[in-house]
Order: sequence, then C-alpha cells, then structure tokens
Amino acid sequence: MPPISAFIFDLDGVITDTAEYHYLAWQRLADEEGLPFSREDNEHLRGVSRRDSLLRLLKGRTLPEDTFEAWMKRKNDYYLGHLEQLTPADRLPGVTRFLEEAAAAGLKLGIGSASKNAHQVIARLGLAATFAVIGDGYAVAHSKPAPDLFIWVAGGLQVPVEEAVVFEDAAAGVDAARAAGCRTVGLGRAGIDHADLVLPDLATIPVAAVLAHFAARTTTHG
Ligand code: B16
Ligand code: MG
Repeated sequence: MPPISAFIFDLDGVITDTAEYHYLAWQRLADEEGLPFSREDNEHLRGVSRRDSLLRLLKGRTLPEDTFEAWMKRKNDYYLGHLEQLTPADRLPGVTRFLEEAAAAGLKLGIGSASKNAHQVIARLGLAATFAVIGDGYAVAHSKPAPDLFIWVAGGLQVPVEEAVVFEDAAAGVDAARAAGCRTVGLGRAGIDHADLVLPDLATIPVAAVLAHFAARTTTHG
C-alpha cells in the first residue's frame, strides 16, 4: 500500500465539540414541537446531515416540505446563535499540536464535515489558513455514510484516496471513509471500532505514531 500523504479531519467531535450546540438547538425545536428527544438521541446524530437528523427526530411522522424546511431553518438559527460563543479555545485537547505536527511533516490537510456551517466553525476556531480543502455539507449531494465527501476532499488535495487518513468520531463517518478507500482513525466513542486505528482522542498521540502505525500495516499487509 502507498504511504500516507494527507490527513482529512471530520469537524464536530474531532476538531471541536459542536455536538453540544447541535443538541441544545435540536432540544429547543423538539420542545417547541412536542417531539421526544434526549441527549442519547443526540449521540446518534453525530455526523448525520441536518435533513437526516430531522427525519430521525420525526420517527416516521411526515411533514409538508415547506414545514420541514422551516423547522430545519429554525434549528439552524438556534445553532448559529450558540456558534457566536465559539473561539480558538474550543479546539479539542491536542488539536493545535497535532495539526502543527502534521503540517510540519509535510502532510496535506483537509476537512470532511457534514455541516453546512463548517467554514464558519473553522473560521471561529482560527483555523481558516490551516486546511487546504474544506469539504462541507454543500460539497456533495450524498452525505455520510456515502463515500462522496471524502473522495471530493482527497480530489481537492490532489492525493489518491488510499494515501489519505480520515479522522472520525462517528460510525457514519468511518463508514464513509472506508467506502471511499481511505485509511481510518476512529476517535472516542462506541461505534467506531471498525476504524483501522481507534484512539480516545488526539490529546496525546504524536503524528509520527499515526504514520508509523500505517507504515507498519503497509509492511505487514502490503
Ligand atoms: P449542519 P461533522 C455534523 O458535523 C454533526 O456531527 C451533525 O450533528 C450535524 O447534524 C451535521 O454536521 C450537519 O450540520 O446542521 O451545521 O449542516 O461531524 O460531519 O463535522
Ligand atoms: Mg463528527
């Protein structure tokens, strides 16, 4: 297998934890509309697009399309209100060091997020200059777990998919990255055990250790 030349990062749950803001926004909409919703339900929305998230909240109930879109907009307005609090201090532990090491190692860096707000989140985190390519919720028609987004980001970075490592916190994201043909690092929670490498977070792992892991696999399996 070829060496690694790019890292592609999911955003929510990997670079920062906007899941709490998504939760608060969905909870407010759910309360207003009498939909049952809990923190546990929110965990299942990680990496899931806004439209698919609302479909899950509705649990099979159908709405006219204009109402559906109005509810998505209302949730997003609540979410954008919370984003105003986001600062570079909200980068997850180890993220700043890990990105600096990756850049110093000559790796190309990209984002692959289901969020239509990804550019704004990255700007608020002070990372706009860090990523050469940002794939967001507008980049492709089929969101995670379809492979399209990570193929799109790797294409933008001009690297073959098999030379890219995707860092993901959600099952849908690991599924998408694997389907794309990328190598995968699963971070944190349950549901990412099918990643090539599973870590609690980026807080202590050196970039060199990630590269060594995939280099060893290349030697063993290649
Ligand atoms: P938006 P990621 C995902 O981000 C979130 O995990 C998920 O909860 C959210 O519904 C989705 O983005 C869409 O976000 O409403 O801002 O377009 O993990 O793919 O970076
Ligand atoms: Mg995520």
